[in-house]
Amino acid sequence: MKNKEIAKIFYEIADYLEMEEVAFKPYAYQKAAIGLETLEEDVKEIYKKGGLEALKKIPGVGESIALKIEEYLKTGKIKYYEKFKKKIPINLSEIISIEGMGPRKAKILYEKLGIKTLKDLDKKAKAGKIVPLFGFGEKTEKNILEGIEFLKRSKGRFLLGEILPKVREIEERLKSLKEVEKIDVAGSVRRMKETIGDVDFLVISKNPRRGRGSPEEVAKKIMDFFVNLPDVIKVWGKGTTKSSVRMKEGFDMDLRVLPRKSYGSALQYFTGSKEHNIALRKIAIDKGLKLSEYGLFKGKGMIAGKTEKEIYKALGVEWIPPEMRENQGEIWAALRQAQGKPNGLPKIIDYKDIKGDLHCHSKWEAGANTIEEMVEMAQKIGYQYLGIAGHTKFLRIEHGLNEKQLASQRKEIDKLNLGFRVKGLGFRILQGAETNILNDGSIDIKDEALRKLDYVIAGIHSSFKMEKEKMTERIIRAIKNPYIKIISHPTGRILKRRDEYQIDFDKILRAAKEFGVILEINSFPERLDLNDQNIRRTKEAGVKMVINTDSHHKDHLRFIEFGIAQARRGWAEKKDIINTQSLNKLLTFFGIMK
Ligand code: DGT
Ligand code: CA
Ligand code: CA
Repeated sequence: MKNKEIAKIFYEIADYLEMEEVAFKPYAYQKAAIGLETLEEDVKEIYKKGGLEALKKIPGVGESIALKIEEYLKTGKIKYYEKFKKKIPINLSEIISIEGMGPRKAKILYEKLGIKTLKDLDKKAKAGKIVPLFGFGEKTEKNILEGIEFLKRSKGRFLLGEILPKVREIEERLKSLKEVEKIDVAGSVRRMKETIGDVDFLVISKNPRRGRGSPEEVAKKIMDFFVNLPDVIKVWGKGTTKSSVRMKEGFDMDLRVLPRKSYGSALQYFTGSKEHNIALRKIAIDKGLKLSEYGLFKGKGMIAGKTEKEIYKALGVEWIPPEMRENQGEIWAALRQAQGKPNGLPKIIDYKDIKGDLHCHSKWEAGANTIEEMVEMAQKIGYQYLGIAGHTKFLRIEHGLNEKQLASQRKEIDKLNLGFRVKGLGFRILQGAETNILNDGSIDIKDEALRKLDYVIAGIHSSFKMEKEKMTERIIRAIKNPYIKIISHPTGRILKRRDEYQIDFDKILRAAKEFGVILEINSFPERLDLNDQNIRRTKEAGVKMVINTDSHHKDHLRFIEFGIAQARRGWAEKKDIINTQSLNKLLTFFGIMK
C-alpha cells in the first residue's frame, strides 16, 4: 500500500515547514498523514475509482494535498518535498526521532555543524560541540546522548502494530495458493509481543496429486511465490524447506514448509519463546523423552507431533496460550492445572470480551472524526458503549476543551443518546474527559465541571522528566482526587522513543487500590502502556484495569486487539478489566444514572 509511504513524506513535509517556521501548514500535513496512515483502503484504489474528488474525501486531505497525492501516484515523487530535501539534505526523521529534538533544532545543527545523520550528531555531542551552540544547554546535550543510546537499544525491532496488518495480508495471499494446505504465523508475532524481530511463517503443503510432481516441486512453487511477493527487496535464502526475505519496510520474514506429521511440534518450537521451550524441554527430559521441532520422541518412536495440544498433553501439562509462553511461571501453572490442583492457569481475557472503549477523541478536540462517526464504528464492532474522553484545556496543541466546551459537548452527547433510546438501541455514549495532571498533581478542570462528567480520566502530558519521588507524588495526588476514575497510559513510555517516567509503581498501585482508581492499558501501538509485566503486577495488587484505544480516528478503534493481547500476556482475566462488563453493569459500577 502506498498509504504509509505518502504519509511518511507528509510527516516530513510538516517537519520541513516547521523548520521554516511556517504557521498552520505543518499541522495540515500532519492531519493528512494521519488520515492516510489510518485508512484501511489502498489510496491507489481510491484514486483509481474516484480520482481527485475521492482523494479529497480522505480525512485531512484538501485540494492542494490531494494534488500532491495524485502527483506521487503518477510519478513516484512529490516536487514540493524534493525541493525541501535539496535545500536541507539531512536524514530528518532519524534526527528528530531523538527525544527533545525538533525540526528547528535539526536545522541549526545542520547549518552550524553540518550534522546530517544520527551518526554525525552522536560524534559532535560526544565531542562537546553542542553545548556552545546557540540555544543548546548541557541538558540538551545529555538528552541527545541518552536519546541516541535509547534508539540503539530498540533498533532492529518493529512495533507489533506496524507489522501485524502486513503479516495478515501476506498470510491471506499464501493461504490462497492451491499448494498451501495450512499456514500459521509463529514466533513473537503469535505471542503478540509488543515489538517484533522477524516474522516466522509455517506451512504444510498439499500432497501432490498423482503424476503432478513431487513434494519438493510443490514446496518450490510456494517458495517461488514467497520470494516474489511484492515489497520483497532482498532474498536472504531460498530452499525447499526454508526461505528468508527482507521486506521494503525493513523487517525480515522466514517461511518454512513442514511435513504434516510434525507440524504441531514445529509450531510449538517456532512459537517460542526460547526460554519457554528450554523449560518445556526439561520436562520432557525428566520424563525420559526428547522434544524438538520434529516431534516428541521416546527412544526412536514418535509419541506426539501432529498438533500442539497433543504435545503439551503428552508432557502432562495443559495447553498454554501463546501470549503466555515467556517462562514466567506458566509451565508450572499448566502442570498444576493438568493435575487438577489450585493455582492453575488463569482463564485469561478473550479477544471478544471487550464491550466498549472508554478513551476516544473526537473532532471536538484532537480527533479526526465526529462523535457520530466514532459511534458508528463502535456499533459496527459490536460495542454496547463508547466513552468520549477529549483532551482538556491545558493541552492547547490538541485543542483541549474548557469547562464551557465540555458542557456543550454534553448536550450533543445527550441528544445522540436520546436518539438511541427512541430507536430502542441498547447503546450509550458516555462523556468522560482526559484531563491533565499538572506538575503539582492538580487537575486542569474545575471540580464543578468534573462532577458533571460520567467519569474522568487523568493523564500526564507534560514535564515527563520529573524526579522519581516528585513524579510518584504527582500521580498519587491525582489518584486521591475523588473525581478521577482512570489514570491513562500510567507509565508514559513511547516505544522506540521515550522511556517510562521515573515512578515508584508499587506505591502507585497501593494508592490505586486504596482509592479504587483504575489503571489504563492503552492499546495504541506505540504505547501499550501498561505493558505486560506491569499488567501482571497490577492484577496481583488487586487493582482493576481498563483496555482503551486512545483513538484519534475511527479506524484506531481496531487497535483494541493490541491492548487485549498485552492483557493476555500479563495474565489478566475478564474480571480484572472493567470494560468487559455489559453496559448496565458498567453504569452501576460508575454510579451513572441508567
Ligand atoms: P523475535 O523474532 O526476536 O521477535 O522473537 P522470536 O521469538 O520470534 O524469535 P526467533 O524468530 O529468533 O525464533 C522463533 C522461535 O524459534 C523462538 O521463539 C523459539 C525458537 N528458537 C529459536 N532459536 C532457538 C534456540 O536456540 N533454542 C530453542 N529452544 N528455541 C529456539
Ligand atoms: Ca521471530
Ligand atoms: Ca525467525
